[in-house]
Amino acid sequence: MKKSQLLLALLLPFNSVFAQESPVKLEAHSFSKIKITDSFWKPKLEKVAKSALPASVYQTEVKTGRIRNFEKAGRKQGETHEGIYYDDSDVYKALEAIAYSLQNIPDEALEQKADEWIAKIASAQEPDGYINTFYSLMGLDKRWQDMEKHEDYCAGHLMEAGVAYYQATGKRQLLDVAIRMADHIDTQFRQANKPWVSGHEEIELALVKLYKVTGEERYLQLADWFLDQRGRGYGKGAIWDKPEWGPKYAQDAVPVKDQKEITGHAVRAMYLYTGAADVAAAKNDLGYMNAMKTVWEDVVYRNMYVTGGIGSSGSNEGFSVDYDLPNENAYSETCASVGMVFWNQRMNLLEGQSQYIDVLERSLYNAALDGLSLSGDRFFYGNPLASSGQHNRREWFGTACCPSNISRLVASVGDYIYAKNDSGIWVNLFIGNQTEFELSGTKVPVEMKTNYPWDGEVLIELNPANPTRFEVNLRIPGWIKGEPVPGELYSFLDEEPTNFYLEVNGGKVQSPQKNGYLVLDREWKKGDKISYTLPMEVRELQSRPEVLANQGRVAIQRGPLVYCVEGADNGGKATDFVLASTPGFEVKDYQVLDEQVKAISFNVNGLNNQGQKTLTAIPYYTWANRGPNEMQVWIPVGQK
Ligand code: FUB
Ligand code: ZN
Repeated sequence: MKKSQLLLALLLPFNSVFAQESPVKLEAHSFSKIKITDSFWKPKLEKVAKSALPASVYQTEVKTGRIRNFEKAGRKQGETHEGIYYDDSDVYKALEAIAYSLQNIPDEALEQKADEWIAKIASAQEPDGYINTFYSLMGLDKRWQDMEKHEDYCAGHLMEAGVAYYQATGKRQLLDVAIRMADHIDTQFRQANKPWVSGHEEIELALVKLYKVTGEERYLQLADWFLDQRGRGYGKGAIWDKPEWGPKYAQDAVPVKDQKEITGHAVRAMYLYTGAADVAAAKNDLGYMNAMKTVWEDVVYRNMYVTGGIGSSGSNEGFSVDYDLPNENAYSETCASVGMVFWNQRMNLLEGQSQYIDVLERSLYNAALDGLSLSGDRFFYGNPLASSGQHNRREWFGTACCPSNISRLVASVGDYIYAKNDSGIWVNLFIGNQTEFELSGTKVPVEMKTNYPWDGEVLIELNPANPTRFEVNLRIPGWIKGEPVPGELYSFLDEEPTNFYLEVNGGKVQSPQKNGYLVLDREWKKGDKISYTLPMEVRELQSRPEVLANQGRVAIQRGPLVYCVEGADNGGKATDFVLASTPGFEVKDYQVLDEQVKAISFNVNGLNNQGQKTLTAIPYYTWANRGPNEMQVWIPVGQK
């Protein structure tokens, strides 16, 4: 939309956007009820199905011994384990991703492969329900001794996969394996009153899923029990023995309900808080929520990259000190960004505040999506914000947590579009899709059409079976306000807020705002159309001066996308320039391999009297698809 049109837009007071009103409890609207139809995400779902998952199958069963470990454990012939002690988790996560993908794109051969794996997994389960190929093959007498050895982490991924595969196919063999392992753990620990601190959180959120699908309250109690074990001095094993790590590494220094700061391993932390939010929602336990709000602020206000990535330090795969956000050495693991999406969704469901979706969207479209190549079969583990050409996407990793994590996220991206409760629906992400809600007993088919994130036009058509009153809450993205993210870590240079344009059935409407959403509360009837236009302007961001790596630099954002300069578009170089005092940003249609994008051209002054030239910036998630390259997100501005 042009500026002149924007002037016509509904100018509502922006302070009301920030008003934090009473919490609204929401439910997710499952991707399994949603058909993604747009030209941004639909091809990505296809790439996951056709490239990422086949790559994962090949790596899991042919190139590495992950499936062989299950075969060996099933045979019980005294064979040895191949690989790392947490490798079982990659098989489960791949199965979970397959389960999601089968719902988007049915694939008989893939389903058959999954069934074959599941039979092998089932054969590896011990008679008492325990399942972990590392200990089955290396000595069951050593199991459950070192809390860091990921036995409960692998069990958590098994539960998630079992639930997902059952929901996708109706087949329960994997779910039953997961249930037996959950029962084994419950008997061994909670019921026996034997302390156990999970060295890598994951089981908590998985148990809540198991509870929801089985209706078995015990699993919810067990999730809560795992949360409650932390911070009481029970932790024992490799993490706790390493002086540079200690309990903070595993979020075990303080009981969860008393935690105030983010510490340690980023993925572990994200899974922990996701699980805590799930338990908080299921048990109406405000204790977790209150603690997490402070921890969330610590992440977002002081420890998050502009890409939404977290965990800057490679040595602990996690957090270091506030504002320590190096660009070239950023760890910013793909799994941690996937975890940010999980956690922020749960926070939004608990509170109904749009600020959590602002963070979710930033992590999803930038740091997380960067983990998947445009071809779908190459992956990033870390997601740096600058490169001298030493970073390259890889086919696989020794520790292969990231590929199937990004695959399961993309395949289930529909989960994050909407939320709902009895009063209506919440539109959180702008992704073209068709779905159906049931509101006040009426079926309400909904269709969203958009070319987001390339432009900001969003059309929503509602077709309730009968005229029905309910709310449609439209998220007002943080990036159209003068504040790109909650807190002040990043701010727009030009703080002038832009505005949206809203029509219902062709007529401009004025609607109140609540918790960062526009509330359209009315009786809806068949064929009603909402037209919502978000201004997609190129905006420069700066970070707080405490972030030393970004001093004297700006980043470029358009809509939810953060941009970068890559050598491949700029004669092989992405360094040795400063932004011109009049950058003259222009948006142009552009292609990075087969990805149609909007690129941004702008003027820079070359260093060492090289004169002015025009560079092209591309969306950050598309970089490093054309070989190793120089790249920068934070662009030096030089002396003004
Ligand atoms: O420990 C399992 C996974 O491996 C973690 O989540 C990742 O950070 C990587 O360390
Ligand atoms: Zn990972």
